[in-house]
Amino acid sequence: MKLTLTAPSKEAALPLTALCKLLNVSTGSLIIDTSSTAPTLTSEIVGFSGFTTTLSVRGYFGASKYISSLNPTFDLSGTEVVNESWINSTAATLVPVLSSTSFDAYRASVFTDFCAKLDSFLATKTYLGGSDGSYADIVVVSFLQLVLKKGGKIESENTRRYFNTVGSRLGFPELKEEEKKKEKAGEKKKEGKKGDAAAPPPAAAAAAPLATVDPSSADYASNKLLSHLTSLNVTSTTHSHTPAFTSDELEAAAGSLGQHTKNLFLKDKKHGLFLVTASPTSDTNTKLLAKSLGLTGANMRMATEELLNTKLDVKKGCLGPMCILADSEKEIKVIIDSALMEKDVVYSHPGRNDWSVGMSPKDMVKFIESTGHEAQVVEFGAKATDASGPLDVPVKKSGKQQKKGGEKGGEKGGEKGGEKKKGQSQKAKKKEGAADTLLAIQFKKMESFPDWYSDVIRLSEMISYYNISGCYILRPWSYSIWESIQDWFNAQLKPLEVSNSYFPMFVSKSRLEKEKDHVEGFAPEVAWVTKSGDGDLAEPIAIRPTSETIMYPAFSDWISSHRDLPLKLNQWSNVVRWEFKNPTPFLRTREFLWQEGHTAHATYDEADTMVMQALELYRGVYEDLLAIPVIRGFKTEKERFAGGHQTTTCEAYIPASGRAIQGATSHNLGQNFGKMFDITFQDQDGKTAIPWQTSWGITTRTIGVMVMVHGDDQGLVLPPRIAPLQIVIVPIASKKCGYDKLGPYCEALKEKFAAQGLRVKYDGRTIYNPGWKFNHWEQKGVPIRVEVGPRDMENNQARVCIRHNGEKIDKPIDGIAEFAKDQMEVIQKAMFDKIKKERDDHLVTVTEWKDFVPNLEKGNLILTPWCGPEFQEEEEEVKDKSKAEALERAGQEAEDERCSVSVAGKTLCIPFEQPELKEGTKCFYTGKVAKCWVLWGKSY
Ligand code: 86X
Repeated sequence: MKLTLTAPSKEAALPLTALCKLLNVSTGSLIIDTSSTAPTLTSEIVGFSGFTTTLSVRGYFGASKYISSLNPTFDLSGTEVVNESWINSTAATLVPVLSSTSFDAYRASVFTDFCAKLDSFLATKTYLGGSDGSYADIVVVSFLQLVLKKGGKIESENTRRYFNTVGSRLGFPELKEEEKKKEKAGEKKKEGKKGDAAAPPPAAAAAAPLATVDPSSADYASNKLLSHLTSLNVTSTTHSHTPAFTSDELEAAAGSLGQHTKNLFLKDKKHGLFLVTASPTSDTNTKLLAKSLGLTGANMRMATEELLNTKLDVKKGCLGPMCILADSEKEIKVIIDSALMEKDVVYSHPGRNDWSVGMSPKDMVKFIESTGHEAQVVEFGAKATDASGPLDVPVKKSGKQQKKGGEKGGEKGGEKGGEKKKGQSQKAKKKEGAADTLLAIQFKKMESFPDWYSDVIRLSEMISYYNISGCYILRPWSYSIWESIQDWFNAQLKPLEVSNSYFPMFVSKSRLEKEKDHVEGFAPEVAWVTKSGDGDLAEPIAIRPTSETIMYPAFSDWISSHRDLPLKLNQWSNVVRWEFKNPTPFLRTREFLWQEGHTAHATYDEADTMVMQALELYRGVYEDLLAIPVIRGFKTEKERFAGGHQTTTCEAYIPASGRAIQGATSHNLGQNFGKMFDITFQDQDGKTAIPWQTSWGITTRTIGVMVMVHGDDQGLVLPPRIAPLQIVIVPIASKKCGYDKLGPYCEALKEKFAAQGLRVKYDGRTIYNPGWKFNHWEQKGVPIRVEVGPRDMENNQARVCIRHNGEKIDKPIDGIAEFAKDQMEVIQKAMFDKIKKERDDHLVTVTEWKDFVPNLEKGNLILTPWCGPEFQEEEEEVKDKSKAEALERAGQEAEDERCSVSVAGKTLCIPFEQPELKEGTKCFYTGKVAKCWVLWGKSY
């Protein structure tokens, strides 16, 4: 739901208003997204004093983003990834602190920890992001201000300086140094030793904060352990990170959080089952444990994976103390390491090893007791050496047992786990790698689609933001997809005898405005160059929004005889359209890349053939390259290109938003432009005639549609045909079998794939661990990952992991490349089929108005009988009425015009494939005799 808020007239000490001032924009209406499930802030922080509405952090974030987009001189683009993680981490840390009425010692310690983290980050930086501040700075400092008001104290030097720097721009009162220094001098000494336990280790403090899981998200809510925790009313924070199977991986993924746990599920024939939660640095020797517990004749062993699954309802690698909730029989005894009890916050997995939940050890015990178990606290003592074994497979086994376990598990996890100790140097390296670990996608596609999209395109390294609104950097990962489309398209143009050429990007005013219909309505979007250096140009020059007016004067020069026809040109270029609606990378940008084809023919039929050939190419780009089904058809009079005669289109559907999107168009221009630009030719009879023209274009929007259609919660999913990389080989090194041994094996494997013409890379980097690489290449959507571990090498095999469906297949090296080659087509087809089915499941037929809006709301594409393509006013009425009805049903007053998408139903096309229209069928809206079926939908 979107809420339109009007900024108050009072401008004193209101951060957002101050921000408006700072940005030199008027405090008009701002859009705050209240649909967000992110932690909430009260209106107090945002400064809309007249409102009692609770605003989301993201809403606040969105508003500041929006304002900054109006004034690019205030550079709030900066390093987005860092920014957003700071915002989320801040919200997750401080919202629980703020939501309680008391500001007790625990909350003070959380705040101190947070400030320490900030402090070390700010040791070398003035802002969290950007050279002049960032969204994160606004939000974080606003939070600090709120905590200060509650009684919190900023004792860290850098944080205080930072608070004053940013705060002064937001209208916050200055935080005085003297007081703080005095307090510090006095208190620090006293608290020195005691305080150390609470403060995170310096290394952890320096690391970037981890993403937090929103407690109101569906994922969180569906987690049984966390919802039980919520019901207990304890303060906790859940962070997401790369999945961790071993202590090393955990250290790399979540080490920055602070005190984590290792968890063992043990079985003793005589004494039964034990769930042990200990500090990773404690010695969990089972003999000593049995002794401490006073068990006689004990022989504790690691419980089997099956027991883990059935008794604790948890997968290997995901165990945590909260899993005890599953033991309704109360047959498992719970043991807690006394070392944990001294900590302020202890982290453990809530049944999944890509999440860690932090709470006080007391609350951990409270949780255990609430399940009807007693938590027995036992002293373990520190471990002699640094073992980095698997997380819930902690018991050292004899050679025999180890093999057994390995066979039983039959999994890569077991293998990794089997490798106990890692050398210091390797550990250090991993940490180094972890420091620049890519963040996980923080949003779920189906919960928070726009945020998900933004995360995916940036974390996959497709897009970087730029400091001019509506303009984005296409990084190699996306540009190379564009190149694939270009290569394919150029090859198709050859047999059609369309030649590439290039025309200037500038157009004079007189030429641009020559064809009135063409420019009408578009004029506000035209960008002009008015100056060179300091001086004004004699005549402003436009930057091409499209090239009809640039190319056709040349057509007029070149065409004089029927022998000059057909003239078929194509151009790959950038164009500029200065949009004012919300920009969306790839979908709606102020500058974009495209191909524009422009042809002139002696006959109407020839032109018509060309239009259909172009449309067929567009179908090919979407369906054959991008694995996205499209519906081809004619645009109605209302929707067609006004400068031409008829427009045909390819329409795609994006299931996640329930919206259609125009994929590409081709126009039969008739003789309109010929007349305006004086293009004539002598026909075979010597008579002067005007040629029949076409124009057609497809843009980098294709890439955005592809991301939206195929991406998933892990990131991008690329169809093999356009994937810049089709296969990535990831070695899983161990102590005995390192990169030196795996390297040559993987290189040879790479050659096999390359020989099949596959685009393959061997990721032999030693600074990143396998988990990091899995995440990285998954986010980038590489269709196949090939894992090679020591056992694979032994068995002359490799593990093939398919990105789009998560399947894992062990394959002998012999024939693996042929298999992969085949898989590329299998995957391509499966991806297309999946989306086709989803699209078709959302295709409905409606014959009465009453069913129209309800189906729009369901995100359906709606086929209706229609009075005819020429009924423009009626079409407009349907649009307006459906919007009004949809808004009313949603209980909203108006929709923001700047918003890029509307709830209105629009005609998409009159599909070429028309179902039978029985005689006497009435138009679903006007009741007139229907002439055709029209496709409607919400659209981008
Ligand atoms: C319409 C028509 C056509 C060649 C295509 O759709 C494919 C490739 N061109 C493009 N169109 C405009 O004519 C236009 C004109 C101006 Cl002045 C403008 F600022 C924006 C425009 N947008 C679209």
